[in-house]
Amino acid sequence: MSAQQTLVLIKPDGIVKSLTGNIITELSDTGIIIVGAKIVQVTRELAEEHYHHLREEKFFDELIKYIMGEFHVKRVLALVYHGENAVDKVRKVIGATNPEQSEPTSIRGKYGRITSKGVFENVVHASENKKEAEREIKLWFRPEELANTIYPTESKEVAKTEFFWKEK
Ligand code: DAT
Ligand code: MG
Repeated sequence: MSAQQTLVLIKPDGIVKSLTGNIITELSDTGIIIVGAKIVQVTRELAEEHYHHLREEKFFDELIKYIMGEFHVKRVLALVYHGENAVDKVRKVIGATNPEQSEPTSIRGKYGRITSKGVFENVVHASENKKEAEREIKLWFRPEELANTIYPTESKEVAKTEFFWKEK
């Protein structure tokens, strides 16, 4: 089987609980590698697009606030992992969606909680399947931000404003 890529987000609760190191260590034990990494301040637009499949759910508004960092800190760490069977390997390490039902030794089982408002604060996101992984990676990253890509790319001429460090 050829290598897969998958999107992992260390969510705002994972950031404030200082779990970044633990999570990266557990994921590196699976033998897959990081090919993209950045801190993102999640906009409403990005949050709603990421979770578009849940827009009819009663917990949607709270979920959007949670991933935007309104309950913790306004940033997430976005990672792209690459390797054989990467999607399922990561899902297994992070555990089930509901932190009360996830395997106790999984990341969500160890560190997740359900708030009194019913939000699953489950510390980390990972793509559910290959199709979602492709959609999510393309939503969160541009091709040049990845050390290697498994999806075809193309170049286009664009006019744009770039920022530089100001010279003294
Ligand atoms: P996963 O994150 O395991 O892929 P999902 O895509 O179904 O799960 O849902 C995305 C997030 O929404 C999930 O991480 C936490 C929240 N969520 C899902 N189901 C929920 C529920 N029944 N009550 C509260 N939050 C929920
Ligand atoms: Mg999901």
